[in-house]
Amino acid sequence: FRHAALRKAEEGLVSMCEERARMLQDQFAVSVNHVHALAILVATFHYEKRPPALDQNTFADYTARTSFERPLLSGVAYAQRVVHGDRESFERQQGWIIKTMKHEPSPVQDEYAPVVYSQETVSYIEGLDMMSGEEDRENILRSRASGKAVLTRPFRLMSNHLGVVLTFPVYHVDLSSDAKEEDRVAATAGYLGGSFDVESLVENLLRQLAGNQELVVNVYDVTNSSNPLVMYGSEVSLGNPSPSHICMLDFGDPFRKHHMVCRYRNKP
Ligand code: WA2
Repeated sequence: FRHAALRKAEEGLVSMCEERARMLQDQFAVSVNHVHALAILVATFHYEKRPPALDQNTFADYTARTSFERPLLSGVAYAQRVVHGDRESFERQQGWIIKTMKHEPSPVQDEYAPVVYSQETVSYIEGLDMMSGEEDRENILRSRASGKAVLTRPFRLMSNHLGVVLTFPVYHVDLSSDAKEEDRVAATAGYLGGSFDVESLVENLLRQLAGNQELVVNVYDVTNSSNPLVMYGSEVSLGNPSPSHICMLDFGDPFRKHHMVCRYRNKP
């Protein structure tokens, strides 16, 4: 009897964990796809039309009305690449000065990535140089060099929730898929990105599933396998841990590795 009950509990753990991992990965993937489409929207209407056929009001309206397409993102924004030589004319034209993510006037830098369009849910990043934050800066540099979507490691977003940032590069010209890194950097117009508010939005997602009460779910960034970083959930105490099941997760950035760990709240 005991063996049969244990095996049943184990099977339940495996299937509930796989269900959650699949759901999270799918909702992540559709959100990434929609941000990709927004990057193309900016390229099409801001850069391929003279004068640009996009402004903050249009961007805010469109992103609010399509937010259902990005279930795990708390907001999206477009940061424009501004090299130092263009800073003065950029600020004069915008009517505001570039600030750091600590809300101070930006010191002199080689280049900046001030947010010019934002979804209203993240309007607090408007005008901020996203290169002034370590995680955002690394994302910006990695995305424009590769031409692909990239993710940060988990960190405290400006909302104060634990999450990750997704970044797509936007280029002035159509680049071939095998374009050289230096050509990509030279052609960079800006960065379309969004914040995955993992802490609150994944909580919402999991709460809707049967078995939520009995299960403890953690998601880790295991890019550096000897230093796993918590992306979702609280660190479980190591004293006599109950059996766990691990599911691999693919969030679409080959540079990063993630997995989900599930266990029963009370030992079965
Ligand atoms: N967006 C929202 N909250 C944040 C954040 C962010 N980055 N960084 C820290 N808290 C416009 O990659 C370009 C969005 C950055 C994109």
